[in-house]
Amino acid sequence: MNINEIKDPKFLKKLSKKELQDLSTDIRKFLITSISKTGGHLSSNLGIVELTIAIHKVFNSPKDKIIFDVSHQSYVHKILTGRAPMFDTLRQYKGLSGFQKISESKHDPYEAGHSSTSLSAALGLAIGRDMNKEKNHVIAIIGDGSISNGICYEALNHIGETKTKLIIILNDNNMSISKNVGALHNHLDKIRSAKDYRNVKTKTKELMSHIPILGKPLYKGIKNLKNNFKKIYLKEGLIFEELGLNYYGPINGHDFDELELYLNAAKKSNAPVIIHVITEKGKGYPFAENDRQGKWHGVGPFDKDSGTIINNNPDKTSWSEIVSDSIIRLMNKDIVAITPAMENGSKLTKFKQMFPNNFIDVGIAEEHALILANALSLENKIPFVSIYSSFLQRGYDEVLHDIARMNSHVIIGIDRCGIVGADGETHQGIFDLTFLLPIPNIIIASPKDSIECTNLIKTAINTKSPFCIRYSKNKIDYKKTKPTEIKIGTWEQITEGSDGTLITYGDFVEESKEIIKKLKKDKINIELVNARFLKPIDTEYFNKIIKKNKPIFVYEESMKVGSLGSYLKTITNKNITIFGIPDTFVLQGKREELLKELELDTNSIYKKIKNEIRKAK
Ligand SMILES: Cc1ncc(C[n+]2csc(CCOP(=O)(O)OP(=O)(O)O)c2C)c(N)n1
Repeated sequence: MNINEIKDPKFLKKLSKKELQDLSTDIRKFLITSISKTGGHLSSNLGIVELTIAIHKVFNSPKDKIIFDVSHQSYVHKILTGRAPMFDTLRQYKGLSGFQKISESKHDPYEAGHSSTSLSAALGLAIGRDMNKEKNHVIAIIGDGSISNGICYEALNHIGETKTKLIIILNDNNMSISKNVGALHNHLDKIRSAKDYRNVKTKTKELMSHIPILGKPLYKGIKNLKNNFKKIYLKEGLIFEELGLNYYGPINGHDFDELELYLNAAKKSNAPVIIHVITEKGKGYPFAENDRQGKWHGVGPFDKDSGTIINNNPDKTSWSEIVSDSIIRLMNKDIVAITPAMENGSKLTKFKQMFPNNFIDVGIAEEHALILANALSLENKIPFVSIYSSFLQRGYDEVLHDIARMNSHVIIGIDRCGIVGADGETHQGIFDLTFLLPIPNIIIASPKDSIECTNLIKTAINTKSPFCIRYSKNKIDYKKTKPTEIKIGTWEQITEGSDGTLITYGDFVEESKEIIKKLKKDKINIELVNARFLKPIDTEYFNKIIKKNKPIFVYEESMKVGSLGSYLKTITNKNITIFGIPDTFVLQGKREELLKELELDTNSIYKKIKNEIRKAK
């Protein structure tokens, strides 16, 4: 069928099983072709095709509210709700979002991007529904990776007590981005691989042939089947039942008969239900099916026939790679690398292979990762927590209350700082400086290049304080020299200049050289400063800059409020011009496009500095 012609999911109600299967094949082809051009979350969406179709067949969106956790796997939902024609703009500037968006469709009742919010959101929508005396269903679809996060236990704890009617669909593909971890995962694994799962499937088929498709007998039949499964095959209790939910499953998430049967039964239940659905991540695209690293979870454009991911910048290296390689170069027996489920994105696989006993993947558990690191440091270990800037938002209190307050020797590698591009507003790394700068004891550094990065990591290893090293998603040249420590709180002059000073850090140091060159052609000489330490700052150097009595500019890929510039303003009454991100959420797009929109591209900064200097002269 022509996927682009789908307007809304109503058409699914009339489709036969064969037609549903054909539709799944067509949607998979569409996803592979489309994502190969734009990039996007491929594997998770390929795995959830039948499940999403079945949900839309059984329920009535938008009256029934369907929430996808993280919502990186909501592409099939987007297709079924009439958004296929926009897929060539997926994750691009002003294009279709890669996540659910309330403004995009009446079929998107909630928004996310960060994981594990769907159960709390579903309960909120369900309690609100009951207060409004409405009758709609609320369905949350959550992956086995995301359900391991602490927020979900807060929500389950509450759901189990209120017994509010809602449906949780646990999409268990045995994978987070890479292989899932943890005791809950092991519990699900046991259920999934119970040798009798096949037996349950046969029984499901049997059940279907004996009972009418709707009504009480169906619900009863399922309950019996579930109880039998539990009694006979599992020695311990099912965790969700112990928490007060009705558990159905495990069921085959690629089989329409099973899916419809259990979804219809859940519809009949007046209590909270969790349906455990087994799916295969990457299904239908062999390269993604066989991926255990998470390479095909979120992917850039690729050649769909050969499975070759296009690398536009083969000579450059990602900051994540440089950081993890530097840790390997500087490795000692006490260093412990910790990741909250981002082994692949943080480029820690090589470290894990080389030092398996010094590597910990805690799953999607940012808060836990940070407290764990803090306690490890109390045992004289040197934890290195690699965490994306936007996910560090989850760990704020742990950085403040635990790590900084106890002044512990924890190194936090803050990855994906600045504009991250296609993931958009939930993932922009533009807030960390604002929330970290006021915290006492903490050292915050942003290297300008790979050599400075390795040197800062060496400094961090040898400094018994909380030490944050910030770096972006960009790729740069990887140069190696013998690592040497950098004196804490020192800045570096990059160019001399008597007409004014431009203070910047991170990738903007290199990019600002172009601004300085252009200004020079206009006979404006600006001193360029690499403020590699954002805290503590180089007070001596900054005082010299103040004494020059010339315009001072601070150029940052960070929120203006709480930026380095605003911090500097608190210690001088001199006029400082801050070029930073205004009070707005930055949407999706390429970094260059977004910097231009924010007037933070080098050309805009060049023009602004030129104007200011001319005014000052
Ligand atoms: C708070 C937070 N941490 C990390 C991530 C990065 N992330 C996005 S999807 C994902 C894995 C989700 O796994 P699962 O829930 O099993 O879904 P699947 O993709 O396997 O369907 C992770 C770690 C995130 N979005 N939010």
